[in-house]
Amino acid sequence: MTIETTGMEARQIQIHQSGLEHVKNAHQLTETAFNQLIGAIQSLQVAVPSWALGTGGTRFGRFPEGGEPRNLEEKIEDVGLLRKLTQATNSVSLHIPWDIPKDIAAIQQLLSSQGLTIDSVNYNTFQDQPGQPLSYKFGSLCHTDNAIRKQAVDHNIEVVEHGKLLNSKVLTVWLADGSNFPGQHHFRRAFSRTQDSLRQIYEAMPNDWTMLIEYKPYEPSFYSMVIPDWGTSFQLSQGCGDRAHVLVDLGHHLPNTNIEQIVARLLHFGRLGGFHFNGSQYGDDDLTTGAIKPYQLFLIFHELAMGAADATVKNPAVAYMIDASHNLKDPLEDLINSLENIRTAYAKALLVDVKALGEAQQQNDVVACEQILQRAFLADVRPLVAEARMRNEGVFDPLESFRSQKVRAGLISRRGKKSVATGL
Ligand code: LRH
Ligand code: MN
Repeated sequence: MTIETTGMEARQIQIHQSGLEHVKNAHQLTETAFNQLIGAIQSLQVAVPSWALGTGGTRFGRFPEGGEPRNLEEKIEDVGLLRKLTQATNSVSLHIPWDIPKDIAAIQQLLSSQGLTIDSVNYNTFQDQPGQPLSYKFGSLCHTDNAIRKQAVDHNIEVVEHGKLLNSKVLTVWLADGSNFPGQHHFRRAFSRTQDSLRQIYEAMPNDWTMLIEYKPYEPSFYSMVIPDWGTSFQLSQGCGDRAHVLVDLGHHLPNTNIEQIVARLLHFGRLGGFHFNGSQYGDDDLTTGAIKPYQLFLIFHELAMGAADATVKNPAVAYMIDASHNLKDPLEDLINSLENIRTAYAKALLVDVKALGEAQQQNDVVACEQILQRAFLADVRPLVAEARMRNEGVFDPLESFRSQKVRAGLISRRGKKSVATGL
């Protein structure tokens, strides 16, 4: 589907230019600092999950709007469309077996024609597949039965093999393993079995691959999860090796958790591997990133920006991915919102006067500390994000372009009203 990416009306150009001038003046940005900031925003590329291109729904209901991608090829096309509009994504995360590539050469060709690569591969032992010999009902990598642990380890190694064929170098490990009732699990033995299984997978990975270990406090287990928090994920990473790190899914925290402090800790320990960005009010709601807690997202990027600018921080490159599901919004509009909100939070974080903040912290001038942060957070950085996008041949307003060019109607006419995407 061809997307029109040029053509800003004169009025829009004038508003955009004055918006840029305002940010430059308000934050005394030299031309060099301004161009560095635009460059930094352009470098922030966020992977889109292959499992979030359809209407997920909840256990209570699902309200698809049609035109959903019916296979991996159409999913890659949809992410390619997002790249053309936003210039904020250049890779796709795959979930196996939902997205097993059939014709590798064709997929490679399609990916490069869309300017995309495969980011991470995700395995799935939270469902039993048709014909699967042994069930994961009572767990997978932590299971008491060695044969089931072996089946799960073998599945992970198979997922790595799929990833190698598509030049991925990242295995994301999320374990649904846990218990629903006190006494069901021996917590220490379940941890040890999981550590042992992860070590086997880590050793089977090529030595230029990275393992990202994702934690989650509950769901689908509702009394305990084997990997409930960053500390457990951190310990398991250390137990595997230097190329295993912690993945922070924003929705995987109990209410009122200070996620930005967890990010600072993991940066400090050099084990922050990546993010699954999404928004949530209560649990793992998988809503639009930054839609519910934009200040928290800003504070997370503030920690990332400070960490990146601090030579004492020895942390690997951080992987940025979205992990969301869509119930009420058009999946592609929701992803455009998330990509926009993520770059907006980063741009605001880059406006923080870190030197002044450091001095105010040294003086314990609490009010000044807060004022310095809020001055950046309250800045209107939309012109900066738009400028970064358009300098990469993206459009002025991706959402407006998506709607004015009737993209969803086009997808429905090609794929039908009833097409259903695999995923959540
Ligand atoms: C678990 C999770 C994990 C994915 C799944 C789709 O809640 O965040 O990252 O495997 O969602
Ligand atoms: Mn996730």
